[in-house]
Amino acid sequence: MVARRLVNSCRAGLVDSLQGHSHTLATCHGDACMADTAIRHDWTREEVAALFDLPFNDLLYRAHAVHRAHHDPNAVQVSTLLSIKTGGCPEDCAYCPQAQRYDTGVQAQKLLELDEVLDRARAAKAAGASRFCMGAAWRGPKDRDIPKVAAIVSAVKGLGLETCATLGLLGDGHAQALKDAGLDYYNHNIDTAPEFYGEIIHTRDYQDRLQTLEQVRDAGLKTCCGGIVGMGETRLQRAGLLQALANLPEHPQSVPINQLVPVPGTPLANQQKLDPFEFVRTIAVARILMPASVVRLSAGRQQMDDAVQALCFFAGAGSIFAGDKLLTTGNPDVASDHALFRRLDLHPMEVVEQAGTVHADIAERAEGCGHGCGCSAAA
Ligand code: SAM
Ligand code: DTB
Ligand code: SF4
Repeated sequence: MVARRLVNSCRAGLVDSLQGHSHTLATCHGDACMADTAIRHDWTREEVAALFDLPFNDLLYRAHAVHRAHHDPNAVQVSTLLSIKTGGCPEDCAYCPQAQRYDTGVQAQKLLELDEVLDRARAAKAAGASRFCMGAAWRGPKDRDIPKVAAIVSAVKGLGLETCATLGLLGDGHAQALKDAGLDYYNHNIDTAPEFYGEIIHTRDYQDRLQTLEQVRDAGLKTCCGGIVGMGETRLQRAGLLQALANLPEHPQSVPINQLVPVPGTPLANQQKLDPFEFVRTIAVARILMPASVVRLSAGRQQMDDAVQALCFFAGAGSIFAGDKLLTTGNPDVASDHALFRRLDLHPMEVVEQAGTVHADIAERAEGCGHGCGCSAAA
């Protein structure tokens, strides 16, 4: 019933958005408008599952219409990741190469010195990133870690980059201290559907995650929250992950959708690869459920061919991690991403802020090759 209603989508919405006009419920000509822009927090599992079950073309048509109604379809926000504290983590997340208990060959490293992080942040900015995301393999930071991370955040922010950190579960006052230091986003993923979570992680529960997300929102930080697909969950459980994200009190401003990177030594090392079209569907459904959020095509791009990535951008992905490495695993190199952007006529997202910010710099650099990547190739 629901699926049928969704298939009878509003063609006028697509025409409006293709012509660059905004198409909202107020101007919709159809009963179930394809470019439905309502921000909802009451999605049922059945509704989300019905979206997943749409014919592939119908789903992408609808997702793309929502994407155009809310975002520049040819702009992609570019973030770069750095592991500032690697390995030796006491948790047991079944996907994670940094858990101490799995023999993955990752060498534990203590918190990096400020200067090293700054060098890496400068390099990321020079390569075209507008946001610098710092990850730490902690269950959560200790009180004594917070001033050190806060100093790093302030310094990176001082370079004119947006800042994001992912440090695990936060304690009292941590979110506010990070906010005061200049942190823009905090990444904390719910990872999977509530009912599948217990098969992946045993050392902390879903409720712990929700509590940290609440602390992040309360401190006025922007939330980056998503999950991993391809861990052996069912389609209904993928729907459950997206339902849980969309029904948070606020939609996360950034929604990373990771495809499992199977790492030898982890319990999920031999997990069968998800059908790439199912990954594209996941991006598309996330796009529809959280229309104003930026959906990030996250881990797993190195295992994905260019055509699948192109489908993800069409389905509503508006952000990537750029740089040869994620935290400990590989990522496409900057040159191949650059080539992909050129082939697809994509450009790095220009966030309109005050003059003199990194985004103004990126806009200026776009005069080089036209892709804002800082290279000197001709347009
Ligand atoms: N320790 C902190 C935590 O767990 O929140 C922060 C770092 S943790 C590595 C950040 C996220 O990376 C995880 O929540 C998970 O979604 C993602 N991740 C880790 N290993 C992955 C893998 N093998 N494939 C895909 N995503 C992965
Ligand atoms: C997110 O959702 N994905 C990123 C970021 N947030 C921190 C991490 C991906 C990690 C992939 C495995 C690794 O490189 O260790
Ligand atoms: Fe530790 Fe985070 Fe990896 Fe879990 S995902 S093992 S908490 S680093």
